[in-house]
Amino acid sequence: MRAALNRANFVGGLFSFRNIKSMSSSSSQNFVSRSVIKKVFAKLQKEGDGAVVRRGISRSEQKLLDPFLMLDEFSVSPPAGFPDHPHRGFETVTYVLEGGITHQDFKGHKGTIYAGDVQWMTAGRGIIHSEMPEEEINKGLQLWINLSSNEKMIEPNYQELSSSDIPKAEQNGVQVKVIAGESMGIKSPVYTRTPTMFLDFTLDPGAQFHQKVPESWNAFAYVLESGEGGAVFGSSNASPVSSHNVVVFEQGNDGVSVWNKSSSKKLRFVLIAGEPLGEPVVQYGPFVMNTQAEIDMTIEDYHYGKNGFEMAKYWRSQ
Ligand code: FJE
Ligand code: FE
Repeated sequence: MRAALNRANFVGGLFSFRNIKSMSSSSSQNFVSRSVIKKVFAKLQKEGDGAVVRRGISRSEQKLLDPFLMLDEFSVSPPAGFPDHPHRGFETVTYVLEGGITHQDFKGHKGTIYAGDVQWMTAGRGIIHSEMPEEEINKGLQLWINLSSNEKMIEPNYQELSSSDIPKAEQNGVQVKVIAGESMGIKSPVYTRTPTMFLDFTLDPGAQFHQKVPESWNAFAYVLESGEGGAVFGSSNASPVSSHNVVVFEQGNDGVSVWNKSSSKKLRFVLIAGEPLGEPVVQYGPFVMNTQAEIDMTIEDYHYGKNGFEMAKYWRSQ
């Protein structure tokens, strides 16, 4: 937390920067946008059983994007999928874009989420589950959000929202689905233990928008669809970003400005931001704790079926 605060103070301290940075306007108000500090192309990689994901955020971005641990854009067809595997110490957010994903866990929780639906799963002290595709083509995003040290061992919890539960708004050629947080004056019903904003934006050709983001939060965008040269972030003369790229924003300023410079195609991207935890992160695959000793304990708990993994020995998905 200390590093994050210092960084925010540092940016805030350079108050004269506000005057020379590019301004964007929205509803007759002026905003100063964060600039892009890093761009990451989400490369294809194998995960689960025969599944291929585009990993946009991985270990190399974890420091810059605390509290976020991973972002995968998945596209999976049966018989591939993500069979029985555990999680501890964080939350997974699954947002289906096409098709469906069926989830089963070791406590009997089961269900299928389809295009537009969200499953916000708090793994806490332990979940073992399978996540398998339902249709021929199944696409979406899975985001991993870290939990603070005092919430890593809480009871697992699910928040499931069908597409119709997700608040939507539109103004000046900009549509937003508010998966977490607030935009255009509307709020998501999701409770975020680690304060998080998760917005799905679609901009008509030529549209522009500014989204406010708290100064100390880390923020990034992931481009899902864009026309050639369409997706411009931070400053109206910045270089455009292609699909399947993560853009990481600096901290500070009022938020994030975006322009769809394409004259024919819509721009779709997600904007995700969160309050940094400022804690050490030790990750061993699907276990994320603060220290190596806690990881060793987790491997032992999983192996012997203790401290939340009691059903590990008996349960298999159907
Ligand atoms: C995982 C084994 C796994 N990206 N995107 C090991 F199966 C997984 C895993 C996933 C996943 C699931 C969905 Cl639905 C979408 C994903 C990885 O389940 F993360 C690890 N480490
Ligand atoms: Fe999982």
